[in-house]
Amino acid sequence: IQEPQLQGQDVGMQCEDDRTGIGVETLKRAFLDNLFYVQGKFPALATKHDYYMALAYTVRDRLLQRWVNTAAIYTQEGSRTVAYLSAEFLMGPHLGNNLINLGIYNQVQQAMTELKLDLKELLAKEEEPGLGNGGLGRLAACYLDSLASLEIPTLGYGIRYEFGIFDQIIRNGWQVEKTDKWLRYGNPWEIARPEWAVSVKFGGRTEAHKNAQGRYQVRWVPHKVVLGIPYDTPILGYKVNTANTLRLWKAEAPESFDFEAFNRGNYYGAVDQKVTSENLTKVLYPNDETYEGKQLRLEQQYFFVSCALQDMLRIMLRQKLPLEQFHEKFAVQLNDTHPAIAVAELMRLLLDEHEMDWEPAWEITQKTFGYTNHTLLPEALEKWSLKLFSSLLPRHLEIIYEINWRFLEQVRHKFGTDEGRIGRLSLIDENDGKFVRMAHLACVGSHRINGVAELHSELLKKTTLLDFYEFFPEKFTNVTNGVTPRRWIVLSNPKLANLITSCIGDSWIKHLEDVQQIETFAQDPGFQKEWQQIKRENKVNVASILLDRTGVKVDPDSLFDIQVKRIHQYKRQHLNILHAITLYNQIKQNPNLDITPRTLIFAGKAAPGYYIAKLIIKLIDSVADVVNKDPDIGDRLKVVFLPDYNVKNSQPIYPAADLSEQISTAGKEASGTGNMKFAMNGALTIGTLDGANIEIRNAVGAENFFLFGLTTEDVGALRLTGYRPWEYYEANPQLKQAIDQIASGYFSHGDRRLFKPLVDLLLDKDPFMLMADYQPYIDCQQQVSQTYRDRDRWLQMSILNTARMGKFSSDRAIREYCQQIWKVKPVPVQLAAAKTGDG
Ligand code: NBG
Repeated sequence: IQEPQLQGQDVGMQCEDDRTGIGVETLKRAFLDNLFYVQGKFPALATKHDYYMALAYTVRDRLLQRWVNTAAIYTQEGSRTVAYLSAEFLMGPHLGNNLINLGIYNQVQQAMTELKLDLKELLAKEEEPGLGNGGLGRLAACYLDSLASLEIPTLGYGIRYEFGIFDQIIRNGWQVEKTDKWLRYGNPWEIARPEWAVSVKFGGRTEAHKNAQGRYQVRWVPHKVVLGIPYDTPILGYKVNTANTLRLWKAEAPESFDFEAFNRGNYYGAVDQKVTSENLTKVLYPNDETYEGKQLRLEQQYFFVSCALQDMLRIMLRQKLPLEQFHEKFAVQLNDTHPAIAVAELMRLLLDEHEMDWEPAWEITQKTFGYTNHTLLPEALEKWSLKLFSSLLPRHLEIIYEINWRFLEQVRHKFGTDEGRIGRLSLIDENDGKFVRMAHLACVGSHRINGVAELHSELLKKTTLLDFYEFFPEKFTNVTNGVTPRRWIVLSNPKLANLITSCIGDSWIKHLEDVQQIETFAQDPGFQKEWQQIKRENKVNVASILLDRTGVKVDPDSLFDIQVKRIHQYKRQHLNILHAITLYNQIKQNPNLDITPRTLIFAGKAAPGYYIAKLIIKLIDSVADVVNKDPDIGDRLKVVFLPDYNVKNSQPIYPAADLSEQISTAGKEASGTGNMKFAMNGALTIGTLDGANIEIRNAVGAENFFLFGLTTEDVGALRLTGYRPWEYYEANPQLKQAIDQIASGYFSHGDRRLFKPLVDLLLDKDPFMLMADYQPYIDCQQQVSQTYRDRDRWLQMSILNTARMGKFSSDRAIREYCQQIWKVKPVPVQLAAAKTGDG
């Protein structure tokens, strides 16, 4: 790190190095240079995409110096490192974020302007790296940002899917999925590291053999071997020199493994093997919160976990650390159960490949892992049939049996032979066929287990993981989710960020608690006016996006009422649509009704196999079609479904919201993170007492939050006493009218069959209790409309929401993980003559 070539940073503006300098002239020169030497283009021939690439490389050059230095310091110090294992990382576009974190946004904007280019247009050219489904993957991305900003040595480990989450188009109201070819034009943010490739085994059998000391060891003789190639992306912290690594693995066919011998003269056979190997990391499974017992998915999970653990062992050996210190070198977090096989894989590596004894290996393993649970939904609990599991991972099954046997012995020791309890705790589910329970493996193999909001963590202890809580209560803790204010305020809402900074300085970007200081301005008319003006400009922006992408014209002065998230029954987009229909009917019945004009905006993807979710999209589109075209309604109500919700498309949305819809059935949404992004940007929430909504309401004050609906206890009690949804329908004329319209084909050109499955579900089982929550929701929405008319009051509430959201920064969440779970400390990175910009 003391080497001279790493010191090429701009020193006192005298000698700006083209790879590190951040002056406008240097940036322009470096940019044109990259256009020529990397893209092989000159301005007259260059496309917008070429310009984007040239800019991306210009920015990457500026990251590299920090990245290399960071790696050098971590290696030199042998720093304790967080390894965040996640099947999903929903990073969103890198360019804008890197400009913010480097502190060179303004300089780059100016450089582009001077070159007659529009930075916004170039930013728009970046393909979304959509390597995740929703909240879980995006949380991982926010956490990487915070870990780097807090200077915590971190490796993010995941899968380099060739196709990320599908692109959504809406055709005739129905969702149609298109493959996401995000790598088509190259990815300037990654660097392949084939020199660190590892082999991953699958299938086959195990056998005993004697080692050099004459001791019996188990050897795994696989059926196939796949190569894992790491691709690294730098993750720069905000205005620090730390650049951590996101290491994603791509599967390839090994050249060796008897390739030649097996396939001599069989060229097609050889190519075949290449094709099947590469299938492994082809595509992200598009299910959010439902597991699908597909073999390829288990292969993906094992593949990236094995790559990650082998990589960690390689790092230890390179740093000459004894393997007995594995848990001291690495704190490994399991992001849900997707990587839970890591527990068995680390055991296998230590036992079979490094010939350690069971007891020390198990102690290391338990001390290494932490497990975060992200959902209570039963359909999300991963379990793999023994048949599939043993055919793919025969050695791991043996190890899991051994873990289970030892664990259940301890259970018997503590609780006696309570067969019911033992059956419930066992790593093997034997209720209906035999399955390996991944959550159980994660619980037994970790020293900490956490939920993602206070309510969720409590419910885990009381329900899903009750037996584990009773057995090892000391493992359980909570870390409420958070989101990064860099992407979700500074980058997404620059005008608001500037206003805040002009009043209280910019410390809030690193310490979001400081944003509290704007409370003093909550009633200041000048500040309120600016606040309102910014919200309006953000709404005008979204109005133009909506017009452009859907053809629907909306009024920026109407109340923007927004629900954006995956489409799921428990999230109840259909409750929201019942409100839309109710408003529509009220206006139709009283054409002169003076109501608060509203624009209802929806966006989100449905899992391709989730029929009811797709039908909900169709319903939203159908209602929109009728409402938007009705001349009686005019600008008083508009309903819009914005297609292809992803990180990139979401960034303008949060800043434009007046009202944030967080209306899940109580007890179902583990935390939510969109709820945080909205409130930080000054939207008021209408929500149930669910997930982090509860903590948001406590933080912003009950008087600044629109609460409605059943509580978790109410839901449980109602279920017990017998829930009869049709009674609500029959007793409530407004509700009855809305449901009858859907059923009668009012929104579907007379087609009565179309929405029948949805209507039947609501009237018969209504598993998410829309019928019970309907009237309280409508009444609460009425209050929202009333409050919105009182401009000063609304503005004050909006300002107080932003001011009091400090707790929900992912920096706070990461500090809690560091203290409670990982026991890691910052390792600052110095650059000789280093300097960050201040744009
Ligand atoms: C989701 C929850 C959300 C939560 C995110 C991040 C899964 C399995 N769970 O409520 O539904 O905010 O995880 O923790 O995707």
